[in-house]
Amino acid sequence: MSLKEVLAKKIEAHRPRTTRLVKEYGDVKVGEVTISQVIGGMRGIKSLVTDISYLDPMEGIRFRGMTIPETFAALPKVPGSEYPYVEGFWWLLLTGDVPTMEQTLEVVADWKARSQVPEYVWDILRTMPRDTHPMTMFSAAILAMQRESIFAKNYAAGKFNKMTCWEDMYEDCNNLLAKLPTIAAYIYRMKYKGDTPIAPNPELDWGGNFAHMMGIGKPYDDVARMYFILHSDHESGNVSAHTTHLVASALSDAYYSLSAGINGLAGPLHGLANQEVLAWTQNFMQKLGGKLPTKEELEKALWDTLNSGQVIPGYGHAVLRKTDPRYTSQREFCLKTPGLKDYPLFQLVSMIYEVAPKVLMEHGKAKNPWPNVDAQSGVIQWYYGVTEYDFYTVLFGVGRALGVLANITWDRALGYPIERPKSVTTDMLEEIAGIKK
Ligand code: CMX
Repeated sequence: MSLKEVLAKKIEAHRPRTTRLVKEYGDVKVGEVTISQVIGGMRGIKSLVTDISYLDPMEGIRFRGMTIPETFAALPKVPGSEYPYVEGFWWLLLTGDVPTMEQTLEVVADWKARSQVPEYVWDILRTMPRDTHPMTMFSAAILAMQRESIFAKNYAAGKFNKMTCWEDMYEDCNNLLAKLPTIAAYIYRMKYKGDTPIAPNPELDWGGNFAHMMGIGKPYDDVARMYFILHSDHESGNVSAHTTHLVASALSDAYYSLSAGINGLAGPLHGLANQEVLAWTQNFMQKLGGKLPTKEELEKALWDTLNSGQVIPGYGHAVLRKTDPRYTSQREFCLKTPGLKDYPLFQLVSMIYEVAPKVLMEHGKAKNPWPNVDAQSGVIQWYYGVTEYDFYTVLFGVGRALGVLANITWDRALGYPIERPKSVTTDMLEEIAGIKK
């Protein structure tokens, strides 16, 4: 059976569970909402459902029930590589099953067939001022392709059917995903490498092809596979996932929805933090004339950042309450890679890991003083020559697309309605609090 056929069976089996919960148990309470949650960004309110991934505050992310090491171990690997095919990971995210090598290769072939980027995308990118942020270019390219949406075409033609519309979403999501590495690498080579885009190699898998189009040799292909899988999904409440879901809930197609999610990822409190981590560490090392700091110097620099009212980028998390396993996974990659292990920037990042949690605990504000994914990812990119750190969030975006697009495919399959939370006024909150009649 093809991925689409397997997915159709999974959807058919899942639908009665959702229907039953709504019809028979719809009034059962899931939790209560406090005033600080209403004012405080809805932190911790259980109001979204997804089966693609789950984020435990202490354990970190599980993709379809599997930890990061379990995921890497279970999925079919690219021959000669240590990391799995991203295409197999897509199968896992959509179906919850670990695919066989044959099934994985079927997705590899399918994405190749869908990978041709329309010429007008290059025209649009080339018309934009070259100093436009690469995330703006990436989002614009995705949005520009909205005219390709099969979902939107069929909807406009009056062919919308609630039971089968997920199939159009599935097609749009696969069409989009197949093109993202080419678009991202094109932006990189156009903007930073003297306008020298590299054509895709039809022999390569999705991650391997990205490394090829970036113009970076082995093991950057494995870095790409690892990076995209690690950044894919972090359950539904984060800004990029929630935005994509919210926009899709209006029956906007995958292009509108992903572009919106990418715009959310571009914020400094979300995906842009990995750029900020590198900017912070580089500035700091430059001030020290390229030397590694002492722990005292580092501690002072962290306090200076906090005392100037800024956050320590790459530290803290809205849900996690321990070191992000995505940080640990990338740290392990550094530790096992000769050259990277002794790389001064990695040593500084490791020193920050020793010092920053203590400083943040003393500072007493951040609920989580431990590093998140962004604290570690930039150093690997830098080591392999991707030193243009405003590009890092685009890399995050390519990976994040896997998770959010799997989610909106299921959103359509399960017929989740348009999102519409209720708002209240400050007067009303004061009344609820009993401080105003
Ligand atoms: N440095 C300094 N202060 C921090 C901090 C940090 N790294 N993390 C949190 N705080 C502060 C908050 O700004 C907040 O201060 P105020 O009360 O003055 O507003 C206070 O601690 C409480 O915040 P929190 O409940 O611990 O954290 P939030 O859920 O509000 O925010 C996050 C989470 C990630 C935005 C925040 O920790 C942060 O800004 N971190 C730095 C940026 C970063 O690394 N972002 C990437 C997150 C990963 C991803 O993209 O998914």
